[in-house]
Amino acid sequence: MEIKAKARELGFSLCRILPVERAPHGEFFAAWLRRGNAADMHYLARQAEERLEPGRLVGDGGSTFRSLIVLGTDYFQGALDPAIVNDPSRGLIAAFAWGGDYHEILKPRLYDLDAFVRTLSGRTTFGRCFVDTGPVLERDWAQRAGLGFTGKNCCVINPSLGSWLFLATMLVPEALEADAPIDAEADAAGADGAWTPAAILDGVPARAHFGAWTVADDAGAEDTGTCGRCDRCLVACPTDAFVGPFHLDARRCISYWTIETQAAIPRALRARFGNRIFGCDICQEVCPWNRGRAALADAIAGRVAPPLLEGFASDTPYWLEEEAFHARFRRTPVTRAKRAGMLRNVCVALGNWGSPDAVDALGLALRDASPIARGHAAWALGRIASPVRQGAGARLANRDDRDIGGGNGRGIGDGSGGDFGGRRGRGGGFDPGRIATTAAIVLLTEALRVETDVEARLEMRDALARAGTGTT
Ligand code: B12
Ligand code: SF4
Ligand code: SF4
Repeated sequence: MEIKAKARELGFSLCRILPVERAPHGEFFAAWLRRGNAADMHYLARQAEERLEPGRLVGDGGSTFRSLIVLGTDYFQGALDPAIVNDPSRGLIAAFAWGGDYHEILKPRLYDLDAFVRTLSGRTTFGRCFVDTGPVLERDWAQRAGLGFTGKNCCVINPSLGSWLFLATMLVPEALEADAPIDAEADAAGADGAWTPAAILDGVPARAHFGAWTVADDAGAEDTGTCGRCDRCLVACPTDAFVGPFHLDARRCISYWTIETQAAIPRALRARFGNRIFGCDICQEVCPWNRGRAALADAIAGRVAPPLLEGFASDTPYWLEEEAFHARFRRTPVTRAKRAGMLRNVCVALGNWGSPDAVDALGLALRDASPIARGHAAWALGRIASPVRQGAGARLANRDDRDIGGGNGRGIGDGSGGDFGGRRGRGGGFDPGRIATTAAIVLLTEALRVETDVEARLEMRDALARAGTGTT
C-alpha cells in the first residue's frame, strides 16, 4: 500500500492502519489513573474521554476522523558495554535519549506523511499527528494494530525489532483500507483464561503463562511473540515498580522520578536507583526479545554515560549552570528533567557511588539555588559520611577534625583539590576516605547552619543523624 511505502521512505520502521474506534484497554487506563498510579502526571487525566475514544478528537474545520495510522520507529543504537553500565562513577541515560529529541525528529515526518495522504485523497484539511504529545493510548493502539505484542514490562515488543521503539499515531478523515486488528479479548484471556483487566490491575502471578500473540510485519508475514512464563523484567526492576505483569505503578518507577517530576525522590527508593540519572532501561535490557543486537560504538559512550563528576568541573559545569546545561543537552530529551532535576538525580547517583571523590562536587551542589538539589546533595553526603559505608564503624566518633582543610568555594577540576585538600592526620597515616567522610560531615553541619529552606534543612539534619549513627 502506498501509505506504508511512504512511511518507510520517511524513516518509520512499522506502519499499520486501523479504523477509528474505542481503545481496547481504555477502561484499564481509567482504573490505573483512579488508583493514583500516574503519580503527578496530571496531564494524563486531561481529555480523558478523547483518550479512550480518539473519534471524539476533531480535525480542523470540524472534520471527523475515520482512520488511525499507527507507526513505530526503531531507535536502537547498540548495547552499552556492561563495564560502563556497572561503573558507579558514570551516570546512565536511557537509550531513547541518546540522540536528538524524538518529538522534534518524528513530528515533521508525520506531517510529511499527512501531506502524502492529502495528495492521494485531495483533502484540504490537516490530519492530527501525535508522538507522545496528545491524548492517545499509543501502546494500546500499537498492540491492537499488530506492531507488536504487549510485554509483561508494559512495552510494545515487535518480534523482530524488540521493544526499542518510539510509537506515533496519526488521525485522518479518509476511510483507509485497514489492517486486520489483533483480537485483544482473545489475547487477554491468555492460556490460563483468567487475565481480565481487573485481574491485571490486582496483579496476576508473574510466572503465569500468557499464550501467544500473532504479529504481522509490513509485508503481511506473521510472526508469533509471547512472554510465556518469563518474568525477568518484573524481577529485575530495582524499585519493584510492577504490581504484576502489564501493570506498572509510576510512583515507584525510576523513569518517572528522574524525568517526569521536579519533586523530591522518596528516600526509600533512592538507593535503588544505582547510577541511572535519566530514565531507566532495566526492564528492557533483560528482555530476551531485545537480545542479539549489535554493541554500541565506544565513541558515544561518553555522551550517553557521562562521568558523574564531569558536569561539576569548572570548564564543564553543566550540572551547576543553566547555560552550560543547555549547551550540553540542547535539543535532547534530557532537557525535560531541567537542570535542577538532573542535579537532583546526579546527587542520588553520587550518593549511591559512595566515593569520597564525590564530596567536593556534592559540596558545590549543596550551594545550588534549588532546595531540592541541596536536599539530595545532603542525602548523598550523609551516605558517604556513613561509617557503615566507609567501614569505619564507631571510629568516626573519634575523628580528627584537623584532617580538614578550609573551604574556599572553588570548583573541582581547577587544580585546587577542591574545598577539602586535607592534611595528614596526626600519627594515624593518610586515609583519604576518612578525610572525605569528616569533610562531608563538616559540610553538612555548615550547610545546616545557613540553610533556610525547610525541606533541604530537614534532609541535612537527617543526613547528619545518619552519618552519626552509621545508617544509610
Ligand atoms: C505516562 C508514560 C510513562 C510513565 C508510565 C509508564 C506506564 N507503564 O504506564 C513513565 C514515566 C513511568 C514511563 C516510562 C517509560 N516510558 Co513512557 N510513556 C508514557 C505515556 C505518555 C503514556 C502511557 C500511559 O498512558 N500509561 C498508562 C498505562 C496504563 O498505559 P500503557 O502503558 O500505555 O499501557 C496500555 C496497554 O499496555 C494496554 N494494556 C494494559 N493491560 C494490558 C493487558 C493486555 C493483555 C494487553 C494486550 C494490553 C494491556 O492498556 C494500557 C492502557 O491502554 C506514553 C505515550 C502515550 N501517549 O501513550 C509513553 C510511552 C508509553 N513511553 C515510552 C517509553 C519508551 C518509556 C520508557 C522506556 C522510557 C525510559 N527508558 O525511561 C519507560 C518504560 C517504563 C515501562 N516499563 O513502562 C514509549 C513506549 C514504547 C514501547 N515500545 O512500548 C511511549 C509509547 C512513548 C512513545 N511515543 O514512544 N512512561
Ligand atoms: S523503567 Fe526501571 S524502574 Fe521503571 S519499571 Fe522498568 S526497571 Fe522498573
Ligand atoms: S523480560 Fe520476559 S516477561 Fe518481560 S517483557 Fe520480556 S519476555 Fe516478557
